[in-house]
Amino acid sequence: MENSLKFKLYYFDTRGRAEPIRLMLHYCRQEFEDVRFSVSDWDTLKVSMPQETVPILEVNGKKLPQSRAIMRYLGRLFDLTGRNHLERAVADSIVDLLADFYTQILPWYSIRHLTESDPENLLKLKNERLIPAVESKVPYFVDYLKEAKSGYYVKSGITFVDFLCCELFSIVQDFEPEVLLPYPEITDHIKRIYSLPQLKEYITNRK
Ligand SMILES: N[C@@H](CCC(=O)N[C@@H](CS)C(=O)NCC(=O)O)C(=O)O
Repeated sequence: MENSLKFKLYYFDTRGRAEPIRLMLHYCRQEFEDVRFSVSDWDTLKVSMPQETVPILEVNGKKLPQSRAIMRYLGRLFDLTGRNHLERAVADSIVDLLADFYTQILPWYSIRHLTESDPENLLKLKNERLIPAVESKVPYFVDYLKEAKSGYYVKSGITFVDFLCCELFSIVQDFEPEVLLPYPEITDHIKRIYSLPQLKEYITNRK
């Protein structure tokens, strides 16, 4: 592995797309500067970010955009991408499935996380977007966990995919716990990740 890498993560002061990156850096016991800013600071900061989005992981002064590319980079760096080309392809296909799932639930999520949202519209989006997405996609994630038999999404053990899946499903679970009740494999996986000794202190103290 490359020595003495200096990591700086830029994101809003929330979990969002940065959280799997934070989890992975903590899991790998990497020190990093967790730069969190307010929405009002974003206009000024935006122009200094490649692709003008966050999260950005700065590595020795080089700014990397795109959360999934950042996760893959860290996966390669810390040997958390799967054991061979085929397993890495399976891992990538799970990440793509997760992206499809996220696209499906986004209309629901984009208003669900607001402090004030119209309850009628929220219920409509829950029924029309969240529940169909869960029912059509989550069984595939369950199949991957069952097939891997490692407690993680691929056979050889933990990869960057586990942090991505855990964080997104935990958001669903926090907002609508009953929706994931028929899928104990998924909720057990979330518990497994959050119970990793390397993450204990961070999870206990995070917002
Ligand atoms: N595909 C990108 C999406 C990045 C993205 O949309 N980030 C949002 C925050 S979650 C953002 O930068 N919003 C501010 C803006 O677009 O001006 C990724 O996964 O990093």
